[in-house]
Amino acid sequence: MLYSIIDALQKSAVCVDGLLKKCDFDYLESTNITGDNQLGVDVEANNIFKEVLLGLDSVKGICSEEEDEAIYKKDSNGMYLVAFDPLDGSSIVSSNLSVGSIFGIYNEDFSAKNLIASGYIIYGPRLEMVIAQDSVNHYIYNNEEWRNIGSLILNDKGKINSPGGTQKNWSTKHKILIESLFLEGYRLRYSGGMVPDLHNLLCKGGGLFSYPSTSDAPNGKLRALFEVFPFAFIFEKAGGEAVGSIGDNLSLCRILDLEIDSIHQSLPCFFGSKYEIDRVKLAHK
Ligand code: FDP
Repeated sequence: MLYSIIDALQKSAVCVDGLLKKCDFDYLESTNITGDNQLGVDVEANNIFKEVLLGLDSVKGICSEEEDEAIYKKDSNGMYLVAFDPLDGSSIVSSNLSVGSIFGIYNEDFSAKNLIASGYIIYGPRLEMVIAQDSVNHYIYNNEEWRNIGSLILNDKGKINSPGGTQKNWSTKHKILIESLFLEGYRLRYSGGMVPDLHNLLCKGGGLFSYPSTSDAPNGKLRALFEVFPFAFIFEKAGGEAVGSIGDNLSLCRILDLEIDSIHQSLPCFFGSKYEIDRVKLAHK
């Protein structure tokens, strides 16, 4: 059953990759519910995933970053719900940097505790996909078929620092943390796309990706259902950790223990190997 969803996502990935090659990156007049300007490809990619997923018997509903509300099928016997960001990284797509699609597969409802699998597709020089269930499997498309090229496992400590958000709006605690990692020898890698930036950490065995609470965005920028929960699941299954906070309570907890009030909610978040997440917890105490 889950296999049918993964198969559908792999087929959709090839279609979205084709869309991106058409070089049509104009903004539409519309914005999504979060207020982001929509590109034509955001909407087209959304329609591809939406149609394919709602066409599966095993899927009883979906929820997309580009849709105002979750969509539930009438009289469905399906077991699964799928939340997705059809095209993450709209602001860098026109400069030909890698972008991605992110998805989470849920039982019962869209709460982190019911997440049973998640993954992402990365549209870069190559088309790749990562799927986390019990372990984290890395697939590559060779223009004919998807091949599993092995599993992604994080070391206890990495070497990369990927700090998101506008630096002048970081808290002093966060500035000190980021600077201290650089002083330890961590190297900066930040493209501005969550998928390639986190994929880089997963492929290189670890490090820290952070998108904290900032003075202009106290709830961070990255969305729980479409971005943060799926990556938290992937990082944990790869042997790393993911922490964040919700609302006014800024104390950090395991992301997959957090509960959201609305499907488009965003939250400050930190993904990394054990060492870096320990550093985050200490610094943000
Ligand atoms: P984008 O706005 O281009 O869609 O989810 C939004 C996102 O990109 C992430 O992919 C990325 O990590 C983040 O925003 C980048 O935000 P900053 O430019 O504020 O760092």
